[in-house]
Amino acid sequence: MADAQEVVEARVAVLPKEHGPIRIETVELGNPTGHEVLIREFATGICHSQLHQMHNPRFSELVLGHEATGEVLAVGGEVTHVKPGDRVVLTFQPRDLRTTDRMPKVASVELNDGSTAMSPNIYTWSDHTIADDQYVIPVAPDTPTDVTAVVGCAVLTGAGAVLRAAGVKTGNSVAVWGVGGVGLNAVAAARMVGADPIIAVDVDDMKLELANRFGATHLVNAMDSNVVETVRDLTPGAQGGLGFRGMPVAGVDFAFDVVARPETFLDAFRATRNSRFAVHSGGTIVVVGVPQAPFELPSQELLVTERTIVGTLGGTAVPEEDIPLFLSWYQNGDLDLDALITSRVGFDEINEATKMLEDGKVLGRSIIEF
Ligand code: COD
Ligand code: ZN
Repeated sequence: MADAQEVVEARVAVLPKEHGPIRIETVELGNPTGHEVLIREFATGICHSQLHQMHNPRFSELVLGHEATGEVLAVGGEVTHVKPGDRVVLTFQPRDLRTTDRMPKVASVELNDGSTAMSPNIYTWSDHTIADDQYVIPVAPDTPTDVTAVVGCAVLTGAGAVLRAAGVKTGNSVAVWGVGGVGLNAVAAARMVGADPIIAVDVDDMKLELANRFGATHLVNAMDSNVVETVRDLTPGAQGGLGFRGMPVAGVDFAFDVVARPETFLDAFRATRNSRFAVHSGGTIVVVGVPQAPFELPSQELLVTERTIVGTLGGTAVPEEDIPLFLSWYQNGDLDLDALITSRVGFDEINEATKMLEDGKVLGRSIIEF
């Protein structure tokens, strides 16, 4: 445990401002002040949205990573919900802004050349970090230190989308586009609430097999079938139900687009149930991935099918409530985080690990262990 005067040396992954590999720099982290929490990390996850950050233009050097498990070393004077020695999960989603007006601080790290590397929320690709207390969730002292590193993003975003953003209920039909680190957790949450069927859509048969283990009832490879027809065939509406212009009612109640490319959005949109006048509305498309290009929206279809399009950031989760819930799923054997973690790397392999994710070679989620 650091005492109040100690300076902690941290190894931090830094993404240069210009294109180039990530480098690991050793920096000094001062004492946490105000709402800051100093944390020693056990493990952190590697999320696809970091690849987006690596490809997009940036205005400063960046510090990356937004899910981890760690131990509190020291806290600033305003921190009341955790103390040194506590085991914690780090997330990028504020733990509960419904109960405070204080916005969490942007994270920054002073680098050795005098420049500042930034993150809009937290940075966890580092063996130590300083985070705003809004991103720090206390967990039980015996919480495993490795696989729980992905609860702060992969689980929160995927399962949150199903529970919070969509509010899927027992018996609802669900399809998930993209069953990677995030999508698998959408599948698992859909199973937890009793959705049926749960259709996994991906371009990789091995990922589909894994989705089956997480609760998918049907597996659709988008490369070798007409996804829209396949999903609609699997989810016919009630006998004889016809919608506008005699179009048979069919399609899922909820389609989760965890890829968010124009083509996946369009497929998810069209595979969602069409409405039947005032008898029932159309289904809901939930955009979970961050679109890297604008979608084309068939606006007339939107109108006549009476579908709903919902966006969600981080599953619209409330980490303070949802992280304990998701950890309880893990502890009860309902969420197989051990199967979700399909690769473990050391910190110095960070560039190789991001390349593996880019190349589609990570089946579930990879973690860095410190
Ligand atoms: N059709 C179906 N599946 C596809 C297609 C396609 N055309 N292309 C790729 N896929 C599959 C891949 O085979 C893979 O299984 C999956 O999509 C993507 O999985 P991962 O593991 O590479 O990616 P994730 O799960 O880590 O992240 C996916 C997101 C889309 C959520 C992420 O990239 C993103 O956009 N995140 C931002 C959203 C958000 O809320 N961010 C907050 C923190 S992530
Ligand atoms: Zn993420």
